[in-house]
Amino acid sequence: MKDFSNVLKNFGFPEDSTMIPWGNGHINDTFRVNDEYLLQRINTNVFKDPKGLMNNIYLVTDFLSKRIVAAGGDPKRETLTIVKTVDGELFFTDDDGKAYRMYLFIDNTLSLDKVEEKEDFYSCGFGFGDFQRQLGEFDASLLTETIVNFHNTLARFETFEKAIADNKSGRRDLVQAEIDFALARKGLVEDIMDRYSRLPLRVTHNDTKLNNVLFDEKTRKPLCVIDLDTVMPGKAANDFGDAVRFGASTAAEDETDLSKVHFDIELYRAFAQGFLAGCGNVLGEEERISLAYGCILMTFECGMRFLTDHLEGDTYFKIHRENHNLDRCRTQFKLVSEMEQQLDKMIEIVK
Ligand code: ADP
Ligand code: GN1
Ligand code: MG
Repeated sequence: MKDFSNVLKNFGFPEDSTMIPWGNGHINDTFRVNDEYLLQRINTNVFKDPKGLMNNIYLVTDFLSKRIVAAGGDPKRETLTIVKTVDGELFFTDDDGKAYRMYLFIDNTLSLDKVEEKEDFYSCGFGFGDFQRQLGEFDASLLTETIVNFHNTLARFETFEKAIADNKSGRRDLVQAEIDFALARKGLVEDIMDRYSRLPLRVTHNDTKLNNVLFDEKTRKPLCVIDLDTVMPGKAANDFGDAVRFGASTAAEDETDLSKVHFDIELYRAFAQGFLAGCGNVLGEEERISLAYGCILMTFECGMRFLTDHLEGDTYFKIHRENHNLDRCRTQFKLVSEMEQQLDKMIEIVK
């Protein structure tokens, strides 16, 4: 393992601190330090402006923390708390140009990689819906766009088409079926984005995976929304859809046996109930209908992003085996097919 002593020193930690690799995120490198802290090496290949990024997180957590205190809650457990460097900075950059940040570790919590009980997914929906409601009063103009066009699926489409043309990995001929599946859906993406253009911009999380909300271990209630790197103005349907993409699948995101991968509409229903309750039922009918479309859009987009990375030679998402991004792409496309067949029912549920 890399020598982190200089990093630790800059956060005021002794050299012999314990460091345990932590979590299953695809982007940052995460370590639990001395049980009570969490160190992250920010992925600056993905987040080019760590200063703007950390300023966003500071503003958002400061805003949430004040509201939590006013409501009589515990801000050290209900939102992320940044631990500053010894120089009072929000992050530390080492001699190699790598950026590190420290948070308080939120203990006695569960970070789920798979829905264990249907109620968990209701709770996940409530947590993300409530997060969006809380940020309803946050001034979005203060936020830097940490990844431009993050959920602009048409822009993602262009990147995908370039990756096909460039074929940097040399894998193009091996994934023609997946490429065809994606190309056939350009019109669908255009239609959904057109529908989106009539809907309000809100401050959204943009990366609403189940493991990005911590549950209280005892009560199994949603305690804290984490992974705030992509909090930016966005559409409610993207937060809804991205969570359903991950949590309403009967299998893991990287399952290789596709016969195990299904879209579970009852999990979708549970999430919808939680999300709408968490939002405070502020969404109008058009926006509620868009939630169903958001599931197809986000699942498709994510599958296309995995395929793009596979074609580009695995430079974005962390992989742990050969063809990992391709396996991930295949589960997403299977889910898209099943959602397409159940769209009417999905709309009926959110209506
Ligand atoms: P990534 O962007 O790589 O997904 P995350 O910020 O989501 O990184 O962190 C990875 C994992 O680490 C989370 O899914 C969660 O399990 C755990 N984690 C992150 N922040 C905290 C925290 N403050 N307290 C406890 N666990 C955390
Ligand atoms: C990444 O950071 P993590 O693992 O929570 C990615 C999401 C993808 C997701 C797919 C900043 O989320 O957009 O949907 O992987 N985050 C970023 O699992 O690109
Ligand atoms: Mg994460």
